[in-house]
Amino acid sequence: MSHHPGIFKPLPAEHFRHPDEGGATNAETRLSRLPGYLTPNRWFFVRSHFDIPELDANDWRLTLTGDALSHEHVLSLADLERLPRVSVIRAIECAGNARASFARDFGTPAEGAQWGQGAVGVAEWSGVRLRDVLALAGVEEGAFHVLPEGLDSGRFARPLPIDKALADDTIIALAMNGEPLPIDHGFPARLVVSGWLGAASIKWLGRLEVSRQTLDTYWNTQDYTLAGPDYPAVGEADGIPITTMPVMSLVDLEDGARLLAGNTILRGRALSGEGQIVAVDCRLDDGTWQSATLHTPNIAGAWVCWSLDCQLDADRHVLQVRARDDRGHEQPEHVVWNDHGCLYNAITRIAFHAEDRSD
Ligand SMILES: Nc1nc2c(c(=O)[nH]1)N[C@H]1C(S)=C(S)[C@@H](COP(=O)(O)O)O[C@H]1N2
Ligand SMILES: [Mo]
Repeated sequence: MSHHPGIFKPLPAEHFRHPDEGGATNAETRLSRLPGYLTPNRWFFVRSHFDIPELDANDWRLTLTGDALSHEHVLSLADLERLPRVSVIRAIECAGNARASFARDFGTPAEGAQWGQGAVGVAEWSGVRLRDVLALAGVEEGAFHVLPEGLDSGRFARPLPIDKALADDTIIALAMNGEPLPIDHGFPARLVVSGWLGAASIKWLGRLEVSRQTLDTYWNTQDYTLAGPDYPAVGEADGIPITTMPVMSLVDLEDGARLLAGNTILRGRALSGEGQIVAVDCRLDDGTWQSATLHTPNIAGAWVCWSLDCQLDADRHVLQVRARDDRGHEQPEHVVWNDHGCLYNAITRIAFHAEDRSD
């Protein structure tokens, strides 16, 4: 196995932004350039903490181990392919998505990559249930944590409670949108943990430990936590370990975009962790809040596309967007600061210009 320092796929500027100076392993999708519901593999955002491992599908093995399994077990890709096949359409969203908004709202950037809204995508993931894989090694009564670990050089790993690990839609994906998993997205096998922060969906999966004890790592105790003056430390963790993603709306417009004045359709997407979006409300400048139209499909754990017909004067405008989910959660007016800059989900505010054709 060798490790590659950067992203493999081409990253045309038309479709990607880089949230950090020289960050060779991070790239965010320009949502305004997405044509449909699913994010095509070639435009799906990439977030990797270490060099990307080049794995050979024939040599690849998945090791199941731990004190809550009846025996250790090692699987090849062919072993996985013998299990029942499942497909789910789900979002993967980085907990740091929209982190750059902390700098805008608080005047100080939160630590970490300064993502705009594009560290999120929706794909059809096909593979096998994690539950079916773990069953091959006999999960015992009293199992508490499952720790999936990546084969990248830093062995990226973050624990899941046993209930989430055994859920219907927690899968080991072998394919993405009908193609073999691209190397940047975890070839040959990655976890997809529906509704949880992207960091739970371990790429280049190589090992699963199942234990009666907690299996905490750096990635759920010192990062991907809600930490800071307004959050308590929890046990070993510097704050509250993040699990599900909150309700959030995205606009298919970049801040500062220039549009034509007149009748226009503004578009975007909205999502809410494991939940489903039931309403998206928009407000243009000082106008009243209006309901946007929600389009099908509207899949829980993925996103819904919305649109709003509006009449734009030639001027500078501010669009505000607020989504609500089926559990009654709504984007708040403001978020509380957290040091790692995670889970920004205040009402989305985008400034743009409308111009007459002759300008
Ligand atoms: N092995 C491994 N898995 C990983 C990561 C990583 O650095 N190494 N990054 C995680 C994070 S923080 C996110 S947001 C998602 C991003 O998935 P993508 O690159 O396929 O979009 O992968 C997760 N899985
Ligand atoms: Mo992430």
